[in-house]
Amino acid sequence: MKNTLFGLLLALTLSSFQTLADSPPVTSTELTEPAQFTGAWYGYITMPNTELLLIVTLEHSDNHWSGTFMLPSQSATGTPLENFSVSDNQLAFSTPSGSRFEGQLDDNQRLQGTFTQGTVQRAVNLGREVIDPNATFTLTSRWGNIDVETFASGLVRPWGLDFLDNDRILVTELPGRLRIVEADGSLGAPIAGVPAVNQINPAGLFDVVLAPDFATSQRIYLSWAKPDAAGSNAASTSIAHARLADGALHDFTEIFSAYPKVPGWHYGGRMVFSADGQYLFLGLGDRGDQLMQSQELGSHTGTLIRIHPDGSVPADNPFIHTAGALPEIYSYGHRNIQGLGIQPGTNRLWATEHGPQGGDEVNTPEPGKNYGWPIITHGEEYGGGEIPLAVGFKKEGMEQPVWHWTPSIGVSGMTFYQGESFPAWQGNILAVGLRDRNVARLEIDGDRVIHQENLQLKDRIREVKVGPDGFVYLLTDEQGNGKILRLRPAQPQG
Ligand SMILES: [Ca+2]
Repeated sequence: MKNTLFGLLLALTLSSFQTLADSPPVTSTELTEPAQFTGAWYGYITMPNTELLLIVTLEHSDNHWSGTFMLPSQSATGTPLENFSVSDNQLAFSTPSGSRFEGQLDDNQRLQGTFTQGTVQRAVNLGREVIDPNATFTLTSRWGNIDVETFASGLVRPWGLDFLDNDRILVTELPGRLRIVEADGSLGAPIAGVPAVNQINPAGLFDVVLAPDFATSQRIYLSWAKPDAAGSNAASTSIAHARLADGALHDFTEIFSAYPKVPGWHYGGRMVFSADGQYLFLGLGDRGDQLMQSQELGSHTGTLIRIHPDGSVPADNPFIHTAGALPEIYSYGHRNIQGLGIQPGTNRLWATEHGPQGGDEVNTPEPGKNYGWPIITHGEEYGGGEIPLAVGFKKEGMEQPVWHWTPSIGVSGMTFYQGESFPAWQGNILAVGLRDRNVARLEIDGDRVIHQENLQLKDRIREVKVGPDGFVYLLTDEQGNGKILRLRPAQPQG
């Protein structure tokens, strides 16, 4: 059932890219007031795990109807509607992919009806009010209601963030910009000195983290998809540090560049410092079509790397004395690490890893260990079927994930909650989903996940961090209106 409904969503999305076939003749009676249906209509379409904002725009001219619908988070332009059937208070139309809306005007001038694709039907309730996509909304949770505020908006695919101080945030945008977001949520101008990025597949500027000694050094670390040469499709994930002063980067110094540079995708890109600040971890990916490279120690593909803040290799890295192995590798057999967090108390590293279809993982990477990709996985190929190289869920010498999501939530960033705003969440993992548009709150006992709570949002969520104020900050993965959302305990109704 869930797959079918997801299919509906997919069809809605994919239909945005279909060309409009010749529309069959419009059936339309003579209307006394065609104006009652013209203009824009707004509403949410309710899906099992989420609600999506739907905007339908209808026009009437020469006794013909035309229109578009759009999902603002996924498409900047609307998809043409066709097959209109209109009477005095009834309206029906189809999408190019065959979904059909049938509804009527109610006494409050709301367009109420059903949206049908195949055997799936969902209620749709469209009103005239403009829905503000940045409006605060409240979600319920086990520990009370949470206000979801838009702290900042207008970003393009924000990917990573860190807190400059109690008021300001440094945020990356995937196309290759770094900005300071002020305390009031306003966006600063792009910071000069950011390197050129490979934007294919999609890649670009990934993470930003402050150096542990930022207060004195003003040093920040960036990870990005570094092209092999100008105009080349080949690239790899790289790290540089630079000094941030006067709105620009100075003393830009590359300290790591993954080997080899190839075309492809799954760059990883997430960074975190160890609790003592002596080590910098970077999660990498399998580069999409280089799967078996995740099992090879002669490339950085599909590994987690550990270096010192100056880029030098720690003397106790696990493969430093292994012939043919790259010395920066800390663990391997990873598909695409997207989140890294240091557990308060234990100072242990945890990682979220984007799976295939199913098999999103949480791991606790340990030195020298093999996390199995692509030999073992709990997932399957996109579209179904076994991973060609996989032997199943388990194999001797390969680590099991601490937790996995099957089906996938489309896991991206993660962090551990520490703060005073949500006292019941101390030490919990907050892991975010692109596909499921959620925050998964995981309660931990030792190295086991003992409870999960789903906090349902409306946007694809790329990254999560806890602010100095104890509120939870999220980045939404949107092209047109990428946001920094802020979760805080709901204010009592006045
Ligand atoms: Ca694994």
